[in-house]
Amino acid sequence: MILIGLGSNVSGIWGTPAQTINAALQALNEGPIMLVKSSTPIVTAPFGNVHQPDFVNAVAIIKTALSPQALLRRLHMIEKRAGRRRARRWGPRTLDLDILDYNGLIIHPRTNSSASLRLPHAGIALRTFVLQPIVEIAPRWHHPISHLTAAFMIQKL
Ligand code: PH2
Ligand code: MG
Ligand code: MG
Repeated sequence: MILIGLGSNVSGIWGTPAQTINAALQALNEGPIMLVKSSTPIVTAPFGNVHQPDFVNAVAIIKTALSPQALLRRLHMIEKRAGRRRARRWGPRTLDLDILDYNGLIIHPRTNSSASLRLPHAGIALRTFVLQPIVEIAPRWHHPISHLTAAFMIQKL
Protein backbone atom coordinates (compact mmCIF):
# COMPACT_ATOMS: atom_id res chain seq x y z
CA MET A 1 0.00 0.00 0.00
CA ILE A 2 1.28 3.48 -0.87
CA LEU A 3 0.19 6.17 1.62
CA ILE A 4 0.60 9.90 0.96
CA GLY A 5 0.26 12.54 3.69
CA LEU A 6 -1.17 15.90 2.68
CA GLY A 7 -0.89 19.14 4.67
CA SER A 8 -1.57 22.83 4.12
CA ASN A 9 -1.65 25.86 6.42
CA VAL A 10 -1.20 28.79 4.04
CA SER A 11 -3.60 29.89 1.28
CA GLY A 12 -2.16 29.75 -2.24
CA ILE A 13 -3.23 29.87 -5.87
CA TRP A 14 -5.52 26.89 -5.29
CA GLY A 15 -7.35 28.79 -2.52
CA THR A 16 -7.63 28.19 1.20
CA PRO A 17 -5.80 25.30 2.85
CA ALA A 18 -8.99 23.18 2.65
CA GLN A 19 -9.39 23.99 -1.07
CA THR A 20 -5.69 23.30 -1.64
CA ILE A 21 -6.03 19.84 -0.07
CA ASN A 22 -9.05 19.05 -2.27
CA ALA A 23 -7.20 20.18 -5.39
CA ALA A 24 -4.13 18.20 -4.36
CA LEU A 25 -6.27 15.06 -3.98
CA GLN A 26 -7.42 15.56 -7.59
CA ALA A 27 -3.79 16.01 -8.65
CA LEU A 28 -3.07 12.63 -7.02
CA ASN A 29 -5.40 11.07 -9.60
CA GLU A 30 -3.61 12.24 -12.75
CA GLY A 31 -1.14 10.73 -15.20
CA PRO A 32 0.87 7.88 -13.65
CA ILE A 33 -0.90 8.13 -10.27
CA MET A 34 -4.30 6.68 -9.38
CA LEU A 35 -6.14 7.83 -6.26
CA VAL A 36 -7.64 4.79 -4.52
CA LYS A 37 -9.05 6.33 -1.35
CA SER A 38 -8.75 9.57 0.61
CA SER A 39 -9.50 10.45 4.22
CA THR A 40 -11.74 13.22 5.48
CA PRO A 41 -9.58 16.38 5.71
CA ILE A 42 -9.12 17.43 9.36
CA VAL A 43 -8.02 20.70 10.97
CA THR A 44 -5.05 20.09 13.27
CA ALA A 45 -2.92 22.15 15.63
CA PRO A 46 0.65 22.68 14.38
CA PHE A 47 3.14 20.05 15.50
CA GLY A 48 6.75 21.12 16.04
CA ASN A 49 7.01 24.83 15.29
CA VAL A 50 3.79 25.87 17.03
CA HIS A 51 3.89 29.56 16.02
CA GLN A 52 2.06 29.03 12.76
CA PRO A 53 -1.56 28.65 11.59
CA ASP A 54 -3.52 25.41 12.07
CA PHE A 55 -3.13 22.83 9.31
CA VAL A 56 -5.61 20.99 7.15
CA ASN A 57 -4.37 17.38 6.90
CA ALA A 58 -5.45 14.28 5.01
CA VAL A 59 -4.00 10.94 3.94
CA ALA A 60 -4.50 9.24 0.57
CA ILE A 61 -3.98 5.71 -0.70
CA ILE A 62 -2.62 5.76 -4.25
CA LYS A 63 -1.54 3.27 -6.88
CA THR A 64 1.39 3.95 -9.17
CA ALA A 65 4.14 2.17 -11.06
CA LEU A 66 6.53 5.07 -10.37
CA SER A 67 9.58 4.30 -8.24
CA PRO A 68 9.69 6.02 -4.82
CA GLN A 69 12.17 8.58 -6.17
CA ALA A 70 10.09 9.29 -9.27
CA LEU A 71 6.97 9.54 -7.13
CA LEU A 72 8.70 12.01 -4.81
CA ARG A 73 9.70 14.16 -7.81
CA ARG A 74 6.08 14.07 -9.03
CA LEU A 75 4.83 15.13 -5.56
CA HIS A 76 7.28 18.03 -5.53
CA MET A 77 5.95 19.10 -8.95
CA ILE A 78 2.40 19.14 -7.54
CA GLU A 79 3.62 21.18 -4.52
CA LYS A 80 5.13 23.67 -6.99
CA ARG A 81 1.92 23.89 -9.01
CA ALA A 82 0.12 24.75 -5.77
CA GLY A 83 2.56 27.63 -5.31
CA ARG A 84 4.82 26.21 -2.63
CA ARG A 85 8.16 27.84 -2.04
CA ARG A 86 10.65 25.81 -0.06
CA ALA A 87 11.43 27.72 3.10
CA ARG A 88 12.01 26.95 6.73
CA ARG A 89 11.96 23.33 7.89
CA TRP A 90 8.63 22.58 9.58
CA GLY A 91 7.47 26.13 8.77
CA PRO A 92 4.17 27.19 7.20
CA ARG A 93 3.47 25.83 3.73
CA THR A 94 0.85 26.02 0.99
CA LEU A 95 1.11 22.31 0.28
CA ASP A 96 3.16 19.47 1.73
CA LEU A 97 2.97 16.01 0.15
CA ASP A 98 4.90 13.28 1.96
CA ILE A 99 5.30 9.61 1.10
CA LEU A 100 4.38 7.95 4.41
CA ASP A 101 4.70 4.34 3.26
CA TYR A 102 5.67 2.83 -0.10
CA ASN A 103 4.59 -0.84 -0.03
CA GLY A 104 6.42 -1.42 3.25
CA LEU A 105 9.76 -0.40 1.74
CA ILE A 106 12.45 0.62 4.21
CA ILE A 107 15.04 3.14 2.99
CA HIS A 108 17.52 4.38 5.54
CA PRO A 109 19.00 7.81 4.68
CA ARG A 110 22.59 6.54 4.99
CA THR A 111 22.01 3.73 2.51
CA ASN A 112 20.28 6.09 0.13
CA SER A 113 22.16 8.26 -2.38
CA SER A 114 19.32 10.77 -2.90
CA ALA A 115 19.50 11.63 0.80
CA SER A 116 16.09 13.36 0.95
CA LEU A 117 13.99 10.19 0.76
CA ARG A 118 13.50 8.16 3.91
CA LEU A 119 10.92 5.40 4.12
CA PRO A 120 8.70 4.90 5.97
CA HIS A 121 8.26 8.59 6.87
CA ALA A 122 10.10 9.19 10.15
CA GLY A 123 7.32 11.09 11.92
CA ILE A 124 4.35 8.73 11.60
CA ALA A 125 4.35 7.37 15.17
CA LEU A 126 4.31 10.84 16.79
CA ARG A 127 1.71 12.52 14.61
CA THR A 128 -1.99 12.17 15.33
CA PHE A 129 -2.72 14.20 12.20
CA VAL A 130 -1.29 11.31 10.16
CA LEU A 131 -2.43 8.37 12.32
CA GLN A 132 -6.09 9.41 12.62
CA PRO A 133 -6.65 9.59 8.83
CA ILE A 134 -4.86 6.22 8.43
CA VAL A 135 -7.23 4.65 10.98
CA GLU A 136 -10.12 5.97 8.87
CA ILE A 137 -9.01 4.69 5.46
CA ALA A 138 -6.60 1.82 6.23
CA PRO A 139 -7.47 0.28 9.62
CA ARG A 140 -5.56 -2.90 8.78
CA TRP A 141 -2.36 -1.07 7.79
CA HIS A 142 0.71 -1.90 9.87
CA HIS A 143 3.79 0.28 10.29
CA PRO A 144 6.57 -1.32 8.19
CA ILE A 145 9.12 -1.25 11.02
CA SER A 146 7.16 -1.53 14.29
CA HIS A 147 4.35 -3.58 12.67
CA LEU A 148 1.85 -1.70 14.85
CA THR A 149 -1.51 -0.50 13.54
CA ALA A 150 -2.27 3.23 13.47
CA ALA A 151 -5.01 2.79 16.10
CA PHE A 152 -2.52 1.16 18.45
CA MET A 153 0.05 3.92 17.86
CA ILE A 154 -2.56 6.60 18.71
CA GLN A 155 -3.24 4.89 22.04
CA LYS A 156 0.46 5.10 22.86
CA LEU A 157 0.60 8.90 22.32
N1 PH2 B 1 3.67 19.37 9.04
C1 PH2 B 1 4.86 19.71 9.47
C2 PH2 B 1 5.10 20.28 10.80
N2 PH2 B 1 3.94 20.35 11.61
N3 PH2 B 1 1.65 20.04 12.01
C3 PH2 B 1 0.45 19.65 11.57
N4 PH2 B 1 -0.61 19.73 12.39
N5 PH2 B 1 0.26 19.16 10.30
C4 PH2 B 1 1.30 19.05 9.42
O1 PH2 B 1 1.11 18.59 8.28
C5 PH2 B 1 2.58 19.46 9.85
C6 PH2 B 1 2.72 19.96 11.17
C7 PH2 B 1 6.04 19.51 8.62
O2 PH2 B 1 5.80 18.85 7.47
MG1 MG C 1 5.65 16.94 6.17
MG1 MG D 1 7.39 17.24 2.93
